Amino acid sequence: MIELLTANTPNGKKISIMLEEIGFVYKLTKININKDEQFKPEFKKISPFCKIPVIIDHDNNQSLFESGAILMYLGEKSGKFYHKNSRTIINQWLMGQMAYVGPMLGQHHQFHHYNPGKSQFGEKRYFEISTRIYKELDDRLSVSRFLSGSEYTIADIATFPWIARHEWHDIGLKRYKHLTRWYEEISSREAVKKGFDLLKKGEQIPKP
Ligand SMILES: N[C@@H](CCC(=O)N[C@@H](CS)C(=O)NCC(=O)O)C(=O)O
Repeated sequence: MIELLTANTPNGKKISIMLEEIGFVYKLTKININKDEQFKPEFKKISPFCKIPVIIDHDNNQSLFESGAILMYLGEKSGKFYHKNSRTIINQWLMGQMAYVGPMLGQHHQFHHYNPGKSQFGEKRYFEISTRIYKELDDRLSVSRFLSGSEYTIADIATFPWIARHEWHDIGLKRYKHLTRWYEEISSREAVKKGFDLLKKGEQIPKP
């Protein structure tokens, strides 16, 4: 049994979506990052940077931090969405999400959504970078059904919850035809709908 220690954020939703997709039984343990629960010593033992998400695989007592590493682990364990023959390309799109798409859109959230008016430089910089990311993803998806090729993989699962915050981004998802097509296709998956509603409160995926 997998225990998912998380909060209801894009990084957290990556893992609940993956667990729903692979059909593993899992237990949700909420970590309230607004109340600094991520800094508790017992949590730091399994998450050295004091971040969610973390999983504990109770089948072998293995704990993992970093959402990309968790997706790879679950992909390997389940044999789904991380095909051996495609790992070289999947890893590139997954690492691109981890190192670029997520952190940059995260900064855009900080300046544009949570703290508007505090830094003109920060707002402009991350708005521009995020707009570039939409265009770069759209370009890729104009020649490929999914990010790493014709198959839906953990690279898509990692990227989707970030684009699902598009209403916060104010970039206009609909202006990006291929990204919208990809977004709608993934949004329609039953496991994605379930995993997106991480807290089981009926949270809906935002429409494009
Ligand atoms: N690279 C990490 C990033 C995780 C991350 O930034 N988690 C945020 C929530 S989305 C967090 O735990 N924030 C609490 C904090 O920084 O104190 C991953 O993908 O797992």
